[in-house]
Amino acid sequence: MPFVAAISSVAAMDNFDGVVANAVGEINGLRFWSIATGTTSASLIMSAFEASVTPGGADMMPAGTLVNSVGWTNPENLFDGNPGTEGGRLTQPDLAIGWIGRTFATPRTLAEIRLRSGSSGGNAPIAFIVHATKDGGTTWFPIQIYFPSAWAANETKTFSVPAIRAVTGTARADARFWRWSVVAPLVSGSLARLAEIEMRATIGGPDQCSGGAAFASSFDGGDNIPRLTDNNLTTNLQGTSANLRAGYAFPAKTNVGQAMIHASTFGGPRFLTLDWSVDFFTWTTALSPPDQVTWPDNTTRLFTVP
Ligand SMILES: [Ca+2]
Ligand SMILES: [Ca+2]
Repeated sequence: MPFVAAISSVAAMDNFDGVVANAVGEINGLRFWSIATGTTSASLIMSAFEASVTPGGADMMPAGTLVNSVGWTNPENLFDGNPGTEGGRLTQPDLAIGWIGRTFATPRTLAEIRLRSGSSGGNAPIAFIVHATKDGGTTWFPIQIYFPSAWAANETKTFSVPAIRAVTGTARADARFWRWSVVAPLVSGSLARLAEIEMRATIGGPDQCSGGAAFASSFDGGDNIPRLTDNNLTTNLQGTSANLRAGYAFPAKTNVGQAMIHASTFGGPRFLTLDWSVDFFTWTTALSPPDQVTWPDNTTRLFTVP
C-alpha cells in the first residue's frame, strides 16, 4: 500500500516518442535515474520508490531484486515500506549516474510509480528518467523523463508510467540531453568555474534552457546544479578536476546550433566537448572546440555547432 493517503499526482511530461518497439507492455524491471536534485543539496536522498500495476495499488517493488549504481548508502531503505528510513547517493560528484530499482522474477505491466522524499525535500530529484528492462536488467531502455516540482520533506509524488515504448531517435535533432564535458581546465589540477550555460537553436537565437532541468557531475559539493541555468552570471558551478559535466535535460527533442559558456573567476575549460544524447546513456560529441589557450575571468564564449 502507498504510505500516505494524500498524494500529489504529477502528470507525465513527455513520452519518449517513436514507434512502438514492443506491443507487450510487461517488463521485469524498473529503475529511476536521477538527473538533478533540488536546490538545497546535490545529494540524492529518498525514503521510498514504489510501483504498482494499478493507480494507488499495492507496491510491487519489494518483491523484486535490488539493482543500483555504485555509491548508494542504504539503498534497501527505498523498498522497505517504512517512510522513516532513507537511502541515498551521497557521493555527489557522480550524481548523474545515481540510478536505483528492482528487477522482477515475474513480468508485469506497471501503471504508476511513487517516489517519496526524505527529511529534506531539496535532496529529491527535480529531473529523473524512468528506465525499464525486459531481460532482467541486462539492457535498459528509457520510457519517460519527469520534471517534478520542488519537493516538501517527506512528500510522496505519484507518476504515471506510459505504455512501454522505445527510443528510436538516433539523430542529433532527437536529443533531449545536451552537455558540456570539460576535458581539462585551463591549468592542470585547477578549477573550471561555469557561471552559465546556454543552448541555442540558431546562432544568436534565444537560449532554449527552460522547462527542463540542468544536470552536472564532478562538481564541488557545496554548489547546486540550477546555478548553471539561472540566468545569473554571479552564481556558478565549479569543478575540482577534469571531467566536469554540465548540461541540460530538455522536456522535448531539442537541437542545438550554438552553445554558450560563461566562465567566472578561475576561468573556463581549456579542452571541452559538446555532447548530446537521446537517452542519457549514450553520448555523441557534436563539437570539439579548439584549444582555449586563455579564457579570461567573467567571459562568455559562444561556439557554433556544425
Ligand atoms: Ca524507507
Ligand atoms: Ca548562473
